[in-house]
Amino acid sequence: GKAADTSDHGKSIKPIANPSADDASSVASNIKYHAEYTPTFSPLKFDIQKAYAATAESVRDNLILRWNETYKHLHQVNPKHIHYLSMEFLQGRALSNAVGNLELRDAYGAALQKFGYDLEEVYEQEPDAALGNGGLGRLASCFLDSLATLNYPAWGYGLRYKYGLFHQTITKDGQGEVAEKWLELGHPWEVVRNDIVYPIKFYGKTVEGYNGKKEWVGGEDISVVAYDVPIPGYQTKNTISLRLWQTKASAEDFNLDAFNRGEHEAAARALNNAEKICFVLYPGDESEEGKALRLKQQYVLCSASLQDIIARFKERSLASGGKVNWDSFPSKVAIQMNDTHPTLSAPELMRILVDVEGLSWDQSWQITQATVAYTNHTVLPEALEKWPLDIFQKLLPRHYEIIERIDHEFIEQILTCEKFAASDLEKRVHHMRILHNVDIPSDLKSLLPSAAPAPTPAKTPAKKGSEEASATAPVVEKKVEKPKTVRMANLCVVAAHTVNGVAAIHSEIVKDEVFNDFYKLWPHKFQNKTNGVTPRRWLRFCNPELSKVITKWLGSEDWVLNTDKLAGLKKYADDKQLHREWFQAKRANKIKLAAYVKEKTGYTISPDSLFDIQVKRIHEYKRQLLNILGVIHRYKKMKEMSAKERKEKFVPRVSMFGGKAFATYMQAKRIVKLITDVAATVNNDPEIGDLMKVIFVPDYNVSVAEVLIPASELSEHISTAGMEASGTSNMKFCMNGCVLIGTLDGANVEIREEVGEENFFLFGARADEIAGLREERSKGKFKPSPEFEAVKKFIRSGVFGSYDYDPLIGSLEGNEGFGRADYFLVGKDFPAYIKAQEEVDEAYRDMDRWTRMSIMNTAGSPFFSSDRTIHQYAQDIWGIKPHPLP
Ligand code: GPQ
Repeated sequence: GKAADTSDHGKSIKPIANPSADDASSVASNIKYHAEYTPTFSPLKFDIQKAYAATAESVRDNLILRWNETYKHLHQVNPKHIHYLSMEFLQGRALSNAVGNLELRDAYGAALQKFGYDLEEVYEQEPDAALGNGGLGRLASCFLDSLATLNYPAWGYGLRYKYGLFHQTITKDGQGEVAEKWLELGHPWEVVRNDIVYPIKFYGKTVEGYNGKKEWVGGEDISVVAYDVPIPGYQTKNTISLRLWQTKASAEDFNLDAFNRGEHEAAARALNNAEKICFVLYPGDESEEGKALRLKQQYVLCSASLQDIIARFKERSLASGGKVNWDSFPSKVAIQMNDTHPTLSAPELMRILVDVEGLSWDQSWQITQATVAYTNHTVLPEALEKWPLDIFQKLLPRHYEIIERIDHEFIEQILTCEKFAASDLEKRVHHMRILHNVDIPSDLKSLLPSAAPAPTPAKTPAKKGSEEASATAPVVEKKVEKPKTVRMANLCVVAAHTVNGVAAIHSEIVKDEVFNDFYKLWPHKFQNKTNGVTPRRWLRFCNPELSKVITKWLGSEDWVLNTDKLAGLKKYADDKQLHREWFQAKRANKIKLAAYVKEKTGYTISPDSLFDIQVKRIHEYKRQLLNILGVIHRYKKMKEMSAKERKEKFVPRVSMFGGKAFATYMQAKRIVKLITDVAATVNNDPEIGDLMKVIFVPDYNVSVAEVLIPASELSEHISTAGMEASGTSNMKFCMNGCVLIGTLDGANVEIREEVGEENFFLFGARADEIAGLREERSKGKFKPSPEFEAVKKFIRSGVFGSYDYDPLIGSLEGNEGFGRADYFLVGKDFPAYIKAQEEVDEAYRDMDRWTRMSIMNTAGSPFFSSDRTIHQYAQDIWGIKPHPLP
């Protein structure tokens, strides 16, 4: 960092509302003021870290003015608010986003110049706020950006994890994980609200008072405190809050006597117990996370948020009418549960209404159902949360009772529902009820169709399609205890007024498969809300080069707020001048990425190559393995050709990968290892040169995505059809003029419709064929192509090193011990994938054709703005209206 003089901080120390570049001097004094008067670093030096901190504090001043005004305005008008509850928010960097949304780039750029600093370099000092794993968490953050921008009354609610998603290291041994200390140098973007503190209880028991009211007593008591993060809108003063809860112990919980006796650890036990709840974000991306601590985290989020929401509802009711009308609660409060992680919101709302506020069960249940809605983000059965009943009951005894009653009433509803045939009623109850493998309550047994003649079980003939039908074994077998669990997804669907999927095809699968029984019972509950991404962060700010071209050709920058305008590019899709500018913008981004790759991996890549990128969490269903096998196939073909032949057949290409593997997901880690091994061989092969490079970009996160996406030309979204709920990076790539290669899965289906099928490389089996193909495969009827067999053999021959790839390759073959035989159908789709990649080469050779495809992708992307998604949620699910500041 360069040194700069801060000795004279000038007169103006107040934030300047909407400063322009002309105000560079006043902005500079404001930055200096913060360097001196809100110090988080020592005096004398003004290095770049300190410049970042002071700049962030200065921008925050601007935000706080708007933030407080927004709060005041919404408090007075008291409209209905959406409360978006999520265990994950993948915010990324805040400074660049705030400067962008407030349109302060010129003012802050010029001010920092005065100290000899470049704004971009200052931006890069900020660590990502990585309080999420992947798509689900980033979606929540895009939603907040759109909610603020569109002036909707909204709160985000989450947890303030001390350590965010781990950093990924890549070594010869593959992926390593390192703790992510995002708060270590201080976080200027949060404000602790020391007055917003709530008690949280765990364990204990319930007691019944003389009035019949239940009370939850004893157990462990901790508290939470609110940390608020401002969320600025774009071209609006509206600034909403992301409220993150931090657990803490009360002062009395520090045992001074014990400490004085020298029992230091015992003295701090209660303190640690409380604080450790917020230590880590569970890296549980679509995997089962069986830790009791995770359940505690979920309860903290739900209880704190509900207490907060109810306190505000009461306060505002009293201020406006003098009386709390509980029936109006759903007309003031909407709660969205981001997946099943915040399901406890429903029983927690019930507990507060019934036990604390003294409402009747029925009234409380009506209010709860009218308030909460649930978004499903996956069809993978292992990701639908189930809690062991004993753990749940011990930790949350009162909630267990509440769920028991909800379950009881729901079973009764199923048993008396005319929509279901009597013949399989019992199976349906078993399948749909919330408590799993728990006896049907005795008072409901008379409602079972089998109850009427009451024959002894031994003599009952097995009913077709029922559980018993398959139970040919003797009574002894039946006694094997199945694990009793609480099924959170079932509770969500029962409690919520609306259940939505995140892409058209996914929402159909939700109705037809995942929750089909529920769909038959309540068809009106089910909706689709195709995901979206914010065009501010994901086009305007991350890709200024292309944005400039777009603005020039559309004649205005209003596409940033109204993405529909992007469709206006279509009419210039063949304009040679636009082609030149479009190509130059992409090239500038590719040069930047090449420098980044060099810095992070040491490999040199040429910006003249086709940049082919697949970035997302490493998961078998996302099929990074298919991609790398395709790369290996290509390499092998090249090696078999003469130099001349291979130049003719292939266009130079860089295949880039990025993404983190869940720390204990071995198969995913082997995929990372294979990619890096292939890279080491191919990149050092003098015969191949620039014709092919393979790059694994380490530690993929939001900020890395902001460098990769604008530079990408081909973008891979190649999951087994039916398995990717939506995908959202596909939308970001599309916006940035990348052509997609993909299967008919998730939002790919809609992207292809919007951009036109001639601008999308489609391949592979369709969702409705998958079950049949797996069946065929398991019967040994599938014959893999010779190319596929050859690629596996090539890896096994040791070309890429001596690492034991048998467990990975074996999974494609169904070897004994390696689980489900090519469950993700890599072998089945391989030939079609190779063919699609050959079409890519052909298209890329014709730069006019390729540039046209690229333009058509940006022009076809308007639908995938999260502004559109949020308007739809607001209308169809939440019932909220925009309230811009006057
Ligand atoms: N998703 Cl269930 C996650 O990122 N984490 C999860 O735990 C679950 C889903 C993703 C999903 O895989 C993508 O297809 C979606 O685009 C994304 O959620 C947002 O809906």
